[in-house]
Amino acid sequence: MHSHDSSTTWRSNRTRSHALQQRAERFFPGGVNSPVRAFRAVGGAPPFIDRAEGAYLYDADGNRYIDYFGSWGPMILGHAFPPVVEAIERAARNSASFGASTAAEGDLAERINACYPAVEKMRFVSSGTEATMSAIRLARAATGRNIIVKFEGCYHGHADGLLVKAGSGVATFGIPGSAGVPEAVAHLTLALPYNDLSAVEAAFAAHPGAIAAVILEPVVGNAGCIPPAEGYLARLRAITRREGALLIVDEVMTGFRVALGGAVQLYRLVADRAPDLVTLGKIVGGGLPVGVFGGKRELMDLLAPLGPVYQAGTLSGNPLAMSAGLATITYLEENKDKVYPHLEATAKAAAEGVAAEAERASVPLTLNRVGSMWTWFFKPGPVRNYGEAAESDTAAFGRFHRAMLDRGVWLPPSQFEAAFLGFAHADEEVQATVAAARQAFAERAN
Ligand code: KE4
Repeated sequence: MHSHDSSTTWRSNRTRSHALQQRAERFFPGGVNSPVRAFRAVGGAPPFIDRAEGAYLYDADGNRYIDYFGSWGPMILGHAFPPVVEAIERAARNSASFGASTAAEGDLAERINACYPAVEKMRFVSSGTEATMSAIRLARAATGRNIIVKFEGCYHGHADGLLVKAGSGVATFGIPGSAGVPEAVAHLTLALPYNDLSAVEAAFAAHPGAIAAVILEPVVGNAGCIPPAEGYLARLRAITRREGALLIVDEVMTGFRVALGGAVQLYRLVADRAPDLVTLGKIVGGGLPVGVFGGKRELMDLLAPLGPVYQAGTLSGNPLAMSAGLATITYLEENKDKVYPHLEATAKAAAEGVAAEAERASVPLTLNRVGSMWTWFFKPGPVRNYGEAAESDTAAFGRFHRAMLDRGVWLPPSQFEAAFLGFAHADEEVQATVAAARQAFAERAN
């Protein structure tokens, strides 16, 4: 097993990973069960992970990496965090699933409601995709309207109506963002530029009384990290309220990440600024499959079996997933005054340390960061929307990703993803990361 030595450049041996990739490609398109894992955006072959602990991943060839994607958000307490592991082990001994009600669902719901008072009632599902898809169906039923507004660069899972990109004009209907999405479905979605309220006003003016909801990432993670402009979220809430459209805040990534109460807490989306519906995922399941949609009780009571909106799921509220989520959220609540300052300080040091090495190497780089989620865009700033993010030099990012991976630092394999770190990352990992970046930029210069 490689010890982590960033003082020398080592090209890790990945023969076992290569063999596993060969086998995987026989069964899975691209050898993966989710596209971003294939490393197509950065080149190189993805190492296969054997196990992980704390801030570290260990691959099938015994190489060790500092983990900066953390299962795309969930692993905020670090890998194999003992209270979470023990909770899952305990639950597993009582059988993995019942398909009937358990106390564990209410236990986790109490914790979610404590962190998100706006979530008066909720329903568990098994992924973020199910959460946003269900929230949109609820919004359409509640308003009797069909059009949905989303924003370029925001990703809300792969439900048909959300795989839509901007049409020709700002207020014209969307076009399919994927093969297999019917035009008729795409035509019910408008994709607008993020951080641009005039585009939102234009959309409502063009479709008066027809927009059911606006859905957004309150801090974009899926274009790379893009924070909301000052006042943007509050103004968006005011416009939707004036127009009788619901505001759905998709906190699948930001929930419990940017603050214990997510972006709703961080940007004080409370009282008359409160969203109508919130979706959660990732951290709320502690690494097991959990999605949540919830909000005002009069909206949620439209759901079957009480109301006319159908929604269901075999493994919704799965007892193992509930136990992992409960152990995670409980630990975050009980230790928030230690955890969040540590995440902020460590992420600041790592993100700014690497940005300083880029500056020293005269590599154009713009850092956007909110707490322990951030992105190094390989371009001069600013990056305030997807259009500006898309100007990034993705080839340069790909070279950087490969150089860092070879030095034992595993960054998210795409310029348009957010990096994350967890409670187990500390100064040692920051120093190793900054040293690896210094070498990676020097390698490029030579
Ligand atoms: P899932 O269906 O992948 O659980 O959640 C969809 C989703 C919804 N909303 C937001 C804000 C999200 O970030 C996501 C999923 N995020 C991606 C990472 N960018 C998941 C990684 C992947 O697709 O493999």
